Amino acid sequence: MKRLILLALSLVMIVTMAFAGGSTEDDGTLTVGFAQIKEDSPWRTTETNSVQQEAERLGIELKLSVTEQAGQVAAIRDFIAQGVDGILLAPQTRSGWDEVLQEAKDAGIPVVLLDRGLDAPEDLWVTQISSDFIFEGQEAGKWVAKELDGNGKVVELFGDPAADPAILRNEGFMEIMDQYPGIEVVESKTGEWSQDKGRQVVEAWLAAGVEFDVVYAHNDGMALGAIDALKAAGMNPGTDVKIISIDAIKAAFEAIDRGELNCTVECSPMLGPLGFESLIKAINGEAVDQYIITPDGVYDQTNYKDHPTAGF
Ligand code: GYE
Repeated sequence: MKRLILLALSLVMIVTMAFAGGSTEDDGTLTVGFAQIKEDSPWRTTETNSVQQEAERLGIELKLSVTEQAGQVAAIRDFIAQGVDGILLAPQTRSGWDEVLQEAKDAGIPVVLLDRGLDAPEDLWVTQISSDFIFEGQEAGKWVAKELDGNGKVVELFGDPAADPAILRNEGFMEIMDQYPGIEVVESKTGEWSQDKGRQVVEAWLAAGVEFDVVYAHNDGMALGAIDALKAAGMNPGTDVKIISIDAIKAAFEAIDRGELNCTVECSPMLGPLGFESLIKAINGEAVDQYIITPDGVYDQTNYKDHPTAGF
């Protein structure tokens, strides 16, 4: 009897130790890798903060990587090797993802796309959480058509030409422009999403004698660069030349307040909460919609004070 009790006790101890041992390796804390894009834009920093804050709130261990596309692929491979529970990916460009996403799938690690789309088959990623970029381009186009009363010249500061939001913001905008034969898009060039590059492009147009009534920039950063260039040339941005952009960052609201920016179409970077909600569902084997679209408003001098946070 004594021996039996001893045996039972040691069995209990072995089982307890096994569980305790297991818990140091896997205490239920989720580990998530976030492959973020390295980019000179306050919008992106705000998005990174949103993801970090939500990870902290949920007690998730976050592995953050901030690189350009090739580095993003390497980061995902690294996350897979480390055995993360899930991956958040903001894909810099549309193409080049099939192989690495297949590797994540083979490893049973769900991937949620944050803020941009890509070209890989839908079964390789869980969901895309982003704005509707065609809608944003259309809203910008409608604002320009109204402002110009159907007649005038526009220059377009393009984002990265290989990036999903830039391609679609151009597409939506041109759809509306096509309805107004009196409006001409006289130049379209990339400012690489950056304030400094945007400034350089507009400076070059001005130096070449290009004339325009409106600058349409695919993000606020490039619009702020356009404002810098126009001011340096002795012009009054917001008055001599109208400026419209996309994102609704805080600096854009300040520029609207100064009368230098005319309009910004919202594009929320606060994607952390939705990102983790979707990823956790996927990790638990629950279904998630393939596309989750966040709603956007349009803010100009008439209503910018209505924005709940005065920009992101
Ligand atoms: O509008 C821009 C950033 O992918 C929606 O990327 C995002 C865009 C955003 O560089 O500022």
